[in-house]
Amino acid sequence: MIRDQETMNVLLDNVARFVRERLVPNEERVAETDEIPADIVNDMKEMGLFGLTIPETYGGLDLTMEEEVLVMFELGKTSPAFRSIIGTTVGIGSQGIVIDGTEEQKATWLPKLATGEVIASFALTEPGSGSDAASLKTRAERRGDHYVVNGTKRFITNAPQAGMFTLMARTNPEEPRAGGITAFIVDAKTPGISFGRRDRKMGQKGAHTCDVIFEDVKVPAQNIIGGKEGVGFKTAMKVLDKGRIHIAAICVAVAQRMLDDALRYAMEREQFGQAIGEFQLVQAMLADSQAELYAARCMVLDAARRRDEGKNVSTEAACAKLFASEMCGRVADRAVQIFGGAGYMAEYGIERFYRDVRLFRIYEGTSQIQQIVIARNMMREAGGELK
Ligand code: COS
Repeated sequence: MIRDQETMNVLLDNVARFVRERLVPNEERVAETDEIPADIVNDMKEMGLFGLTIPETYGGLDLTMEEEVLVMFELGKTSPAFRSIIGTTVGIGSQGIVIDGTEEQKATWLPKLATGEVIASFALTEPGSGSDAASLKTRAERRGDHYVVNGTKRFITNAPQAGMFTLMARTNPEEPRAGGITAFIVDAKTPGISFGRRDRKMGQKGAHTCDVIFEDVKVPAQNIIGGKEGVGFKTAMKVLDKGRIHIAAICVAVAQRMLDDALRYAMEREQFGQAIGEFQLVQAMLADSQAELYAARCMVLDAARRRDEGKNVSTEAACAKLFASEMCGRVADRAVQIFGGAGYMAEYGIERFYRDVRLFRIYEGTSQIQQIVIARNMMREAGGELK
């Protein structure tokens, strides 16, 4: 749903210009230094990018899902690390509070998240619990008016910069699966929280992940998201349903960028006396990429619109994430192929995207997890109708 087309067009133009003029020229620098320059982060704050999805009452832009994916179609046309610095705050780090938080929790945290004063981070994954998120072991033990948290979270995006965590921990050890999990808001400055060293990754330099270690961390009971024990896994899954549409939109955007670069190269680069784009085998790679990109874009928009209509989009979000991330990998591979030898060389940039986009098929649920979600939902729905 687009609330006001004119306002939307202004926002999209601003983001597109920001990407073209500020982010693209800094891609190499970010890859070399593994840091997003502070002045760029400040520009993002001023543009309101940290508050895209926060309700207006709390200082954000309150974008609908359709509006959000349209913005991501633009913001994603550059190194994914730029999106990542705002990604956990507009996405998985904050949405637990937006979707299930109490009024008091919203009033305390959302205004600071909307301005970018506080970076939010989502702490679900653990050393022993990745795809099987419901098996997590981090323990939150009730002691009077607070909980004591012990455990380790792994590969946590933006943890080194985070001011708060949406933390999933087990409050009921008798219940070893989803029902024993509770979601908390944890101030990153709370004593007992420490960080592992920054992970060395295949790509996405400038986006930082690390372990977060909780040792006897005292978290007030009032920080339980929504105030209810045992429903934290459901909060996490609702957050991920939305996050998966967001990531699928980023896949579309990065694929578009790679395809634009590959098309330009194919029209400029000459071999055998003509532009390589004149060769039908190169055209096939361009055309397949364009067709798949179009399909992914349609899926993302459809899933976003359905979510705006208040529908359950667990299946559509998983379909969009599965297809768009796999599509993005194929487009990256073809783009490198079209660039030929230059595609393998760092100075042409395309090999960096090839490494960057590999993560899309893994985080916020691997492709195999998306397949499981889709197939299970299909069987559940079919079973319901048959009964
Ligand atoms: N929205 C709301 N509730 C949901 C939900 C959703 N999208 N998906 C599941 N739930 C609920 C279920 O209804 C169930 O509740 P009830 O017991 O009351 O029926 C509960 O959550 C447990 O669900 P389920 O039994 O399906 O859990 P499983 O452990 O079998 O598997 C998967 C869940 C595999 C789908 C989940 O663990 C998953 O998504 N894993 C990937 C994790 C991930 O994306 N990690 C990335 C880290 S963040 S970058």
